[in-house]
Amino acid sequence: DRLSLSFTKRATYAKNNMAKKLFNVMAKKETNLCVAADLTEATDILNLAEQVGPYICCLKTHIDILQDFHPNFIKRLKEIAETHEFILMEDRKFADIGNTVQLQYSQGLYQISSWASLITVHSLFGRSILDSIIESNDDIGVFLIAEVSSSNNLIDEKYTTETIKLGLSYESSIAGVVCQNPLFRDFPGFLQLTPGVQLDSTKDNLGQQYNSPEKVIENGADIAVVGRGITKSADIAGSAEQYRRVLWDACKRRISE
Ligand code: 5FU
Repeated sequence: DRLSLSFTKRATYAKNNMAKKLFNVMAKKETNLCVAADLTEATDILNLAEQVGPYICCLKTHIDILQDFHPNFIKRLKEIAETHEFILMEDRKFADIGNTVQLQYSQGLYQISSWASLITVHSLFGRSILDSIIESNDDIGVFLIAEVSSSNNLIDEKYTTETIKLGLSYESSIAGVVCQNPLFRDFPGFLQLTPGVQLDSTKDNLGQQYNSPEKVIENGADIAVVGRGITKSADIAGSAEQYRRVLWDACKRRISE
């Protein structure tokens, strides 16, 4: 069962290079925390990254919400990621035919393939979406979306099961799965990324549903995504440190080897 294994051990099971890297960063920095940098100004994201940097394994962006995107922003973000040893994930949730996804992934204003080490992809379009991404860049870690945190979403059990199967047939490119439950306990090389995490709230007013850090770790999360729980806090660094500690303490309790 992956839940009882240390991240150092799980790194040795990972077939994807970015997953290996992520496991090792998590073990070294003792953190399961990914911050969702959902801010619309470049300087705000850079400030956030500097403040939360010491406490996170991963920074997750929605690059298309920036009002003032410039390639220099990416350059600076990569420097901060290097200094604090965290990994950049673009939560683009690709979902289209292979040709369009290739263009969205590597062309346009954001040139995602040139800087994001990790990306999220919907399994909806099947194998061709993964083939198209790998053809553009084979040094990528993909997180496949098997479940979402939004209330009344349309994903059913079959979709979730088939998503895991799809992931297992692309082991060298898949870093893990975005989900809410421990769906792949037998595959220690994959990471479970779980969004919808907050200490002070159970939902927002647009369908988001939150669980506590302890609860998501209990539900199999290896990495918990926290956005507004940290970004809206008066003390960003203090809050990131608190989430890191609560998550890591909960995680230590489930690891036995
Ligand atoms: F795949 C998913 C999902 O199921 N739920 C999510 O909330 C992704 N997310 C992302 O996590 C979402 O797009 C936000 O970037 C982040 C959660 O932010 P919050 O402020 O903690 O609600």
